[in-house]
Amino acid sequence: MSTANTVAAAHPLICLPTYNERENLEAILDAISAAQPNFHVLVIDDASPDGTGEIADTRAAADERVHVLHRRGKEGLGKAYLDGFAWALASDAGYTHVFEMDADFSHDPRYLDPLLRACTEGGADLAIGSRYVPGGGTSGWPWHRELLSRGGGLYARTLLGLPIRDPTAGFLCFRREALEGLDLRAIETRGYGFQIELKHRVVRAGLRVLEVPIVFAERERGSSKMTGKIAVEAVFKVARLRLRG
Ligand SMILES: Nc1nc2c(ncn2[C@@H]2O[C@H](COP(=O)(O)OP(=O)(O)O)[C@@H](O)[C@H]2O)c(=O)[nH]1
Ligand SMILES: [Mg+2]
Repeated sequence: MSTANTVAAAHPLICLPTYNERENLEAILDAISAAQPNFHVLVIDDASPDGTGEIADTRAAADERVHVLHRRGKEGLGKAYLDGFAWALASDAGYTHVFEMDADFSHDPRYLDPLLRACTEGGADLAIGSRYVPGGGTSGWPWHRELLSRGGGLYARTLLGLPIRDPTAGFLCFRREALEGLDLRAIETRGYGFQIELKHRVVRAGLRVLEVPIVFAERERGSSKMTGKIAVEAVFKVARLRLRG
């Protein structure tokens, strides 16, 4: 299997989870294709009531780079990504890199290139689009979202000893072999705490992590699926991961 040490040899797949993103999906697929014409995208839709899944099907029928994974219902971001990763690794296409990315334009497609390069040229197993390294940041976020993000990151970093500035980040690029080496089935967290548990496992597996600065922009269309329940789950899961050592 190719180790894809160059950008030219890379065959990346973007996992793009969606729940009620009909106002964003077509535009983000266009923006991704404009930025990276060779990348494939897997839309992972949790039976969105607003018809996002049908929009994805229409796009997939017209574009061989677009794929759709329909899930039966909303089970949280973590479960959606785990299904997406399994799909990516089982595919005959032989994807060399697997991305995580939001569908709401918070993650600008212009960062796809530096994230991929951190893996192909920088030697990273996992490249993280990071808000909290020099050059990174957030734009348009209310103070309480920033507080939640920074506080959550600090909590996870301290409790788990993660050498990562932005442990809750969700714009990632994995080298295929790194993803294959993780015991993904053991991951329990359903909501956004998933991002923390995933990085915890990456660090414990001794993989190489690089943080690439990104400016995270608040969504302009549609609404956030972040809830208090999701935040509380993350707090407890991180504590449990710590207790298990
Ligand atoms: N498939 C799936 N996608 C989800 C779920 N929850 C959130 N998403 C998607 O994950 C991405 C990030 O979610 P968002 O609500 O924007 O979170 P925020 O940016 O933290 O406010 C978006 O593309 C959402 O549509 C879920 O339960 N299932
Ligand atoms: Mg968002």
